[in-house]
Amino acid sequence: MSDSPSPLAIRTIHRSDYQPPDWLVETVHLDFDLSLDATTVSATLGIRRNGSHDRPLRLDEDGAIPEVIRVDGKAVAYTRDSGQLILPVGSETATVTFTTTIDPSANTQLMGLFASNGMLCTQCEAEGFRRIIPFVDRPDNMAVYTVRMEADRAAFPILLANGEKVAEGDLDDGRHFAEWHDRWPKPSYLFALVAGQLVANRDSFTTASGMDVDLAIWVRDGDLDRTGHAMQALKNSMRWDEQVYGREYDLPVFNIVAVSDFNMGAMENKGLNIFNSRYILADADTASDLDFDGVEGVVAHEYFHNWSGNRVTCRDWFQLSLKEGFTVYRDQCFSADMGSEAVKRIEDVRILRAAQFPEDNGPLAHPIRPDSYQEISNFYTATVYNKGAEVIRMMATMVGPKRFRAGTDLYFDRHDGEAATCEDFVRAIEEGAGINLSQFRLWYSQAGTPHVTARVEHDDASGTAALHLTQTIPATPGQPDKQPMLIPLRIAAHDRAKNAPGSEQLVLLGEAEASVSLGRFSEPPVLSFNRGFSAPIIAEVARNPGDLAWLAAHDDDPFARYEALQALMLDTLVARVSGGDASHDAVVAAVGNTLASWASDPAFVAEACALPSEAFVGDQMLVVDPDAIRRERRALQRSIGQTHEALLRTIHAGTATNATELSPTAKGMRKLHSLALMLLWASDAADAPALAFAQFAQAGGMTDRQAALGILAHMDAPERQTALDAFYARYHDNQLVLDKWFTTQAFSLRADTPEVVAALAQHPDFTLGNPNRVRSLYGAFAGNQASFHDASGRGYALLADLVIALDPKNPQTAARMIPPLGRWKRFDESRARLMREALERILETPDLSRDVTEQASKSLA
Ligand code: 0A1
Ligand code: ZN
Repeated sequence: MSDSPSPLAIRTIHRSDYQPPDWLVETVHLDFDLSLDATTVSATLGIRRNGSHDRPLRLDEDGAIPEVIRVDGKAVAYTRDSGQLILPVGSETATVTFTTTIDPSANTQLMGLFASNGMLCTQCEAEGFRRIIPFVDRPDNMAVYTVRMEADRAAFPILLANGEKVAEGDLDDGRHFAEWHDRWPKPSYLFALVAGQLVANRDSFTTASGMDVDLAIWVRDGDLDRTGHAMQALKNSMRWDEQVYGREYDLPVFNIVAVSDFNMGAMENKGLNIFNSRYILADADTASDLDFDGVEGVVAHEYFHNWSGNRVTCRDWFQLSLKEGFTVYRDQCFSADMGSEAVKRIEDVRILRAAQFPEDNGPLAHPIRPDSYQEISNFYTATVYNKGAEVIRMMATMVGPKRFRAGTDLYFDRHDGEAATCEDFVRAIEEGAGINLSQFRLWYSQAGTPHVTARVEHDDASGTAALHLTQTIPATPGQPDKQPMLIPLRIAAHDRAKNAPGSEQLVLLGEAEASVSLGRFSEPPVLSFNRGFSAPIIAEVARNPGDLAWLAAHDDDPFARYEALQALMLDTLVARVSGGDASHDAVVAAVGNTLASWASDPAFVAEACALPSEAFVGDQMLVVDPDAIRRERRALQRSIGQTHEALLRTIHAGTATNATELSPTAKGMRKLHSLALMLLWASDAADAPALAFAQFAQAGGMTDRQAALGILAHMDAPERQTALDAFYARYHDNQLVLDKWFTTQAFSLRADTPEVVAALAQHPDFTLGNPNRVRSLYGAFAGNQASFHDASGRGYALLADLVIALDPKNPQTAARMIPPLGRWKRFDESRARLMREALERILETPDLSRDVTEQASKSLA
């Protein structure tokens, strides 16, 4: 099997080895005879020699091998080598024909053509198309596709593919067919088809230039009334891309299909997006605010790919961030425009710090444009996506919106219909926006999160202040030495005496050390640093609690206000975990001060007053002490809860207003409602279980219900089990909600969580066949720091067992579970040894996939 090589046989692919394909497939005709366990595909490929050479045609293959291949009608003998079929072709152009047979029901990898709940669908990014037919399966081969599907009408009444339907009709024996044609040349990773019993939520959209587009969201019968939010998000994104980027949709149909078994969030196939159902289905009874936001963000993300990804695609997979970083940036801005900009920025930074900073600081660190890979599926990372988005955001910050738009216009116009590189993007921004990005390009090639120190110096005699900055970028695998980057820092210096915010300036830090004049101040000013998180850095600012409390109350940048309060909490927690006896007083007072404005800005107050996660506290320490972090975080919550108990009760009562409205204020109220409950529980209030159970039982929507269940899950009170049982009884038929039931228990702060997780893995509703279910239990557990890092090593053993069991079925999802084990260098000797043992045990497993081999062996290094 090509996906079970011995470690020695695994090839490393290098970006520097890029060569254009020797042969291009320009037209593709596919004829599918569809069934769940034996689908035949007859392919007719129009090929053309690319350049002047006499090399053979090489087609990538992964399992679907034809018995006979004909070139211009004549059967040719072919050989096989390292995952390719090699055929001699004498002419400049030729027609290649063959037939493959595949068994979608046996496709547990969910790559290529697979069955999910009785329907058939595809996933071809990155290298899944070769599991359907042998092909020049690389993104720089763009072809025009025509697809004919034939199937039993009762089993597969709906037949969809990319582009537009050009023919359909009935056949004998209850069978029918449909033919689809996609006029836009595309790489094979954007190919898609779907066949099944589906119903549609239909709508329409008229583009700015007057084209009517039929929109449809296809789901299983019974799910239709949960598609409204996704449809609204789709229409909003279509309009937004016209208004903000001048990009219109380009086909008369846009189809979205929701499937329950999917490795990732969704896929941007041209004209036929395929979604993990968790990013389509939402209603107030079953989806939380977070879920609603996820639907809106992912629908927008996939839609925006129509330009940033499909019309302009990637030359090779090293350029993945070209489409992903840019598209994440676009969907972040869209969501900010649809809701609260400040809250969205805070959430995005939280995700970056939780998922990307640890990656950049560990054995799997890589630049946003990697230099090499063994398995490309392992590079759909927070670095390529989220840090990639930050890199785009920095360019936009440096040039401002108008010039940035001029740069993106040039990029889209210049590269429309092409497979482009990150360098092409940077050059278009340089020329279109008028900026020199020579040094900035280092963000594409250097891994690691820069550390920036900032120190304010005040000269009493002259009454002036200066800011002294330094930057260092830590060594990462394969990159021991780094050059200084260009770091755009939005800063302000506030005059505390005048109680007035200083004006903002953009400092471009390009040296290892630099100083900036801050102007005239009678007293040392208070520094507001990296406002809006203008650069994805770790800021080390000499700060005193008084200044932080002042910033938390007075800064005119909401992100900086949030950051100041978080920094105050973090400093206190880190000091105490490290054995100091730092007082809680400053934090408790500052939180009280922020809580006081709960009614006017609930969303911001909820963000700012939530304590940093256990993992983020751990990230600040040389050696993570998970137990001490859990203890100290809880103790700080207790102090806050006890001091402000009366106010928190007022807030909890006053925020129980609207359970379902999706306005930023209503969402903020709900977030604050549950934060108040959390702090009241942490305060050891005797009625906390009753209060939490009442919120759970009386909740008018999933946001309040799930949050209350999450808090109850930490408790020992009898209400805990009652609530878990009630939730299960009510929702066990809804797979997406059942995922929450697993996750809630895996997130529990109780000491018995590792055993509970082990027991849940044996629950009849647990299955390795559904990636969402796997993530709902094990993904959540691995993010529950003190429980996963239980000193016994049970957590590590559980995760290793999972990886070993899952790898033969779904290597992609198995490999994505490994990174938490790779953080062993950050833990004490005993935990580090146990984590390494878990990784070694994985690597000793026979017939391991390339995906898991790469992640586990790199994690051990
Ligand atoms: N391009 C998709 C992500 C994606 C990547 C690989 C997949 O294979 C299982 C699926 C989806 C996106 O960015 O949304
Ligand atoms: Zn994407």
